[in-house]
Amino acid sequence: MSSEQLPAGADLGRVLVVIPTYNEADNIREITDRVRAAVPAAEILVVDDASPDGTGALADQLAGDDHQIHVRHRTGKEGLGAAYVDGFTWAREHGFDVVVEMDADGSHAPEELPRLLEALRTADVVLGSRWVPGGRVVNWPWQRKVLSRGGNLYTRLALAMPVRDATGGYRAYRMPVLDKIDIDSVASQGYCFQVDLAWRAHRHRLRLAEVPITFTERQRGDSKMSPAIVREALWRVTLWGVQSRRQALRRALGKGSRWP
Ligand SMILES: Nc1nc2c(ncn2[C@@H]2O[C@H](COP(=O)(O)OP(=O)(O)OP(=O)(O)O)[C@@H](O)[C@H]2O)c(=O)[nH]1
Ligand SMILES: [Mg+2]
Repeated sequence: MSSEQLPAGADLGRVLVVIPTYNEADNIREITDRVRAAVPAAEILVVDDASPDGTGALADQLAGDDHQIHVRHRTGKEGLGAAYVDGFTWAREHGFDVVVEMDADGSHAPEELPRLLEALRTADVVLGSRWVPGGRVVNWPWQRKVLSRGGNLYTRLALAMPVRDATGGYRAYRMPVLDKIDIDSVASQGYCFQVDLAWRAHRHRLRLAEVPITFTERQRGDSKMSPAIVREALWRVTLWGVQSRRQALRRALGKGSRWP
């Protein structure tokens, strides 16, 4: 698809599953157990934003019992995007080759991770997708489905990016991708963080693959989704769409001016 593809290795190397947490005390043990069972070679990094419910202390206990689990403690709630940037930076510093994004609430089944990693053998970024054939959402009210499908349709049209689920947060990246897309400069939070990374990868002509997943609504704990998160995604995606069309127009006019 492009000349900028990163080399695809037969062996993916060291895999780190980054799990951001804010008040996930009811979920953290189960999700780490499931990840360890599903992909025993993978390591886990919990990035906790000083959860008032003690998730960070629980994660420390888990890390104490298992040297493949690590914890980053941040000083306060700064949003999903900042937590992931922190986790990805740690992964780079510690020599990991692949990083995985996964929610703590069980929405992203660790049992599906081997399929995502398999797809990464021939891709630079793999997106777990609810909205490709075979993808599913369990226990969502129709309003959430409409919001997610509508948001993704808008994103696809505004950015002219052939991705069905750009807002999902179950993904795997080859480490060089994160350097290439300049992860340190990402300011987006919430859903927008996911769109931002997919958009950067697309613009760098990296290979994006979508793998169908079954997304299950959280059973325990509270959602951190808010109208502000939706608004952020809407205005940023609109801005990126306008900017990219303006650039395309400039290029076309620049080229066209050589022809009378
Ligand atoms: N470290 C950190 N983690 C966060 C923050 N906000 C959300 N998270 C975590 O990010 C993951 C996704 O958040 P959710 O609340 O499940 O958001 P969502 O999946 O968009 O919404 P639901 O579908 O309603 O669950 C969960 O593991 C949260 O604990 C934050 O500010 N800091
Ligand atoms: Mg969730």
